[in-house]
Formats: sequence, C-alpha cells, structure tokens
Amino acid sequence: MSRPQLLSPELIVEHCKDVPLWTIVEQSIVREIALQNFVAVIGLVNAIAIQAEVIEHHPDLHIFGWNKLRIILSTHDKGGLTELDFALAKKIDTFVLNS
Ligand code: H2B
Repeated sequence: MSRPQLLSPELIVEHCKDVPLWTIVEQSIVREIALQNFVAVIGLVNAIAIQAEVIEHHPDLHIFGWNKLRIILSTHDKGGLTELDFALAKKIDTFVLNS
C-alpha cells in the first residue's frame, strides 16, 4: 500500500468522528479495551496482527491487567497520523464488536 501523507489538524478532527472510542494522545490515537478474559485479548491481538500484516501498518499493542489491551496507532514513517491509522482503527473496532 502506498504511504499516505500526514493529516492536517482539521482532517484529524473529522476522522475522529468516525472512531469516537479512540483518543488523541500526542501524535497518535489510542484505544483501551477490556474483554472477558486473557484468551479473548490474545484472540483480538491475533486478528489485529493479521490485518496489520495485510496493510503493512502496525500498531503498538500492550496487554495489561490480564484482560485489557491498549492499542496505539501512529504512522512512524511520517511522525504522526495518516489515513492508515484511521483505516486500521475502524477495522479494529469491527474486530472488537465480534470478540
Ligand atoms: N507501521 C506503523 N505504525 N508506522 C509505519 O510507519 C510503518 C508501519 N511503516 N509498518 C511500515 C511498516 C513500513 O516500514 C513498511 C516498509 O511498509
């Protein structure tokens, strides 16, 4: 996939409307999720990992507290947020609904 450009602050605000469960933290968007148990978290991590490989865009994934996952999305190549981050956030939201 081609590497998109950094988004303007105005476009970031627009994209955030599509992913209301994500929070802007510095140059990234972050979502924390609590699931039923550890195995459910691992299942979600695996689903995200496969998608990340497909689109060649990789979030930071932090498992903590046995049933929680913190997902941090940023485009490292560009030093901030791009369309790729919001596309992956939307996809991850669909995985969470099904986990
Ligand atoms: N993931 C993230 N989150 N940011 C990047 O800039 C990035 C990546 N770059 N995954 C990708 C890999 C790039 O290095 C390869 C060549 O696609």
